[in-house]
Amino acid sequence: MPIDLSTARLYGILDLGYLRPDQLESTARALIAGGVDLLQLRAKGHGPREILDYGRRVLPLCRESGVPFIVNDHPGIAAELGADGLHLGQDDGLLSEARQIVGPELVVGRSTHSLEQAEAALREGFDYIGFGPLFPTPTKLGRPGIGLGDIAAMEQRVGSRIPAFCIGGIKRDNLAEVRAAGARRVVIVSDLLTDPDPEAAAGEVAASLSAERGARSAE
Ligand code: TZP
Ligand code: MG
Repeated sequence: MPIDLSTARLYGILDLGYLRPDQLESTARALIAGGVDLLQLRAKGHGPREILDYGRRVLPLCRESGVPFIVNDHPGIAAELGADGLHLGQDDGLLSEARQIVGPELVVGRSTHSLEQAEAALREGFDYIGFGPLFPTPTKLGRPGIGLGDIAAMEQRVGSRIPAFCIGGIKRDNLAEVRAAGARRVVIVSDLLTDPDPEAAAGEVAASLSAERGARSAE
């Protein structure tokens, strides 16, 4: 059975733009202990053999803690590792092509940069989306921020059907603003990975997302 993302709120990414390969295990442990609900390996510019090795090191840590492990960009590596999911950008091909490689069980997510793309990803059958970058971010250079104005409509049209994670420039100090715009789930990369204590940083975000959820369910 594919993994259930319905309660996932905080998506962490092991991004090798911020980490050395030898930091992968310790950072994975820290983010997991802090409370990320899923964890992606993003290794732009690294070769398939290296990424396979990184995945083999991180996957067991995810498995022992029940945190789904997602591979960015590489359907073949996701399949070979037996990962829980695959993440594809707008230029990474059709879902149907990826499904021929990863099969029916893995969750497959799509990056989207507009309301139209979010709706298209839902129609195409993706299991979840990323929506952003909300703000310009050094983690994804060259993409303008799309702002907060479409989050509520996206949540209504897409996030009510599949998990939708807002992404891009989200930090602890603007999380309240992003939440107030309607975001229910977030991906945070640099704010967690550049903190000297990523476990505490992830813990702060997880606590604030669950406090908010508690407040809403008590309404
Ligand atoms: N896709 C859209 S924005 C982004 C990706 C991978 C980067 C998000 O990183 P950060 O550091 O949280 O802005
Ligand atoms: Mg990609």
